[in-house]
Amino acid sequence: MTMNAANLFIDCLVNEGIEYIFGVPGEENEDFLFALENSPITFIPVRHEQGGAFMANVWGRLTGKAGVCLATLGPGATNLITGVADANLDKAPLVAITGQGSSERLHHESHQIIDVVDMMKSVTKWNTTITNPKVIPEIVRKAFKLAQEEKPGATHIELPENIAGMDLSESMSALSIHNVRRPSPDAKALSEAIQLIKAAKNPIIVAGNGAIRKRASKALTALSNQYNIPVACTFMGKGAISDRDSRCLGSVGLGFKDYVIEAFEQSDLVISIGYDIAEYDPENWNENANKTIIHIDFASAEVFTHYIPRVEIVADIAESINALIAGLKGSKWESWYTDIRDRIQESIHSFTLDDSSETFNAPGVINAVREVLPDNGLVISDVGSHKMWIARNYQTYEPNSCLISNGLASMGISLPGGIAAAMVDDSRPVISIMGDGGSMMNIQELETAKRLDLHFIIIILNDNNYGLIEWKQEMNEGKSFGTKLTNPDFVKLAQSFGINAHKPTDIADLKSVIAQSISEKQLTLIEIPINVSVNNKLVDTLAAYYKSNNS
Ligand SMILES: Cc1ncc(C[n+]2csc(CCOP(=O)(O)OP(=O)(O)O)c2C)c(N)n1
Repeated sequence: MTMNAANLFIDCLVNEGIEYIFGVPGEENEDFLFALENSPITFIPVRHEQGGAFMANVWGRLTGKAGVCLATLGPGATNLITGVADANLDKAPLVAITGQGSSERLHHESHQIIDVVDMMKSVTKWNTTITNPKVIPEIVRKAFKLAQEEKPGATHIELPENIAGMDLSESMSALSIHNVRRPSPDAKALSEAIQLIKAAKNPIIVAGNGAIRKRASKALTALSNQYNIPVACTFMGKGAISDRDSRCLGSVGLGFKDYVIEAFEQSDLVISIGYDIAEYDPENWNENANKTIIHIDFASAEVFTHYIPRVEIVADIAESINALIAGLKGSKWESWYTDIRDRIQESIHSFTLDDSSETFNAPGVINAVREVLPDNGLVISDVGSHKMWIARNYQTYEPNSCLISNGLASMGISLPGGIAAAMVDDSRPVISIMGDGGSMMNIQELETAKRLDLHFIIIILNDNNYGLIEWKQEMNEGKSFGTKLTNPDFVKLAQSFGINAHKPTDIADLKSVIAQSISEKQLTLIEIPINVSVNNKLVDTLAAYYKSNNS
């Protein structure tokens, strides 16, 4: 059999170790798909390209290896773009592949033709079209290399249909893959950082999404424990240090002042580790732009008025931290942060609902989930007010055990994300938590989950509202507009897909449904009507506290 360009493309994907491609096929992907049919890679047809991109995104985030998604030209590619952009801003490795019309009709107006390469440029680290089969091995290797190297992100390859079908005039194969060592920390930068830390009275660590990649979390925990330095994690850094650790100050990232911010106010030096400015504006913790900052990351710092590091250690994070640990020998700091940690923990636990409670709210459900889920269980949040609660209150004990999209922060990621997570490791319990708004953005993927016979839990916190928007509007203007929704009966909807579904009667019932679903390895949807008054209760409690403390 002669090899065509599509066969070579698939050989290159096999060479990259790809197991799955998530996507929606189009006519222009025909050669690609038939080449895929005869390969060890499994194609997963999904119900919307965005769902496929989110699956590839979460696959990438959990494994460190690029997830792959596929769409056709024009409308397929436009549908794909949100999940691709989300991976790029969330630093999740992803390779998107799109078909295209024949290169002979791209220069004029033509059916379904848009300039997809141009469109994808702003949401990827790198992208290109294939103009000649001979360049496929280089292009595929480059797409994966760039997507996976620090900082990871999305890349995109376009394969026009006439190129895909071209026979190769010579035999070609995939390029070999060799790991690249990340650079070691610079000695001068390290010694400057060590001096600054030694001179600090109240140092604090802020851990971002880079701190949960590449062994960084272990080193970070050792640094914190050995020298008694507290750690606040960004939403995407959750789990970099365990919430059980007495030096962990939980998460930083809410749009209003929370207890954790006091620690930044009291600190005179911030050691930022894998901190991603796309995630959280440093103005929130460095309002006067006067903190001494040490930046430790795989890449140098963005230029930002409120984030001007005195020293940047641009190298492998774990190695940099280990070098700091060695250099700080003999130092130790006071436990200046203990009352803040206590206040944070007390606040989180104050939202626990009794087992007999028949009314539900987001923080109460989150605490119940935590009670039932084992430490290595995975929670995937969608985007909305529930995300604020998950970020603030969900106790995370391991890196990558609570996934939150906080770069692009796109609604709709959590249900397809649960599919990818269940495929990555089917022995690990997974719970996708979402609002009614976000759930309906990718609800069609229930069919994909069912067809693949996956088991995980989908919790829909239903307030018939784009809740976060209402919450913010009310905080800003004392009223809301344009947010109210109506919804299907989610239980009946899930059942119509053949999926187990429940509306728990009380918290005890919720816990037992979750426990049973985990132990029986079921795919389960749980709809929970929620009371949102707790949102303003948090804001009011914090405001009253800060008023009485005059800060
Ligand atoms: C794709 C997308 N569209 C719009 C937004 C803006 N947005 C952020 S949160 C939110 C409301 C989310 O509502 P829901 O999913 O019901 O969750 P809730 O806030 O009620 O917990 C909206 C519209 C977004 N982040 N992503």
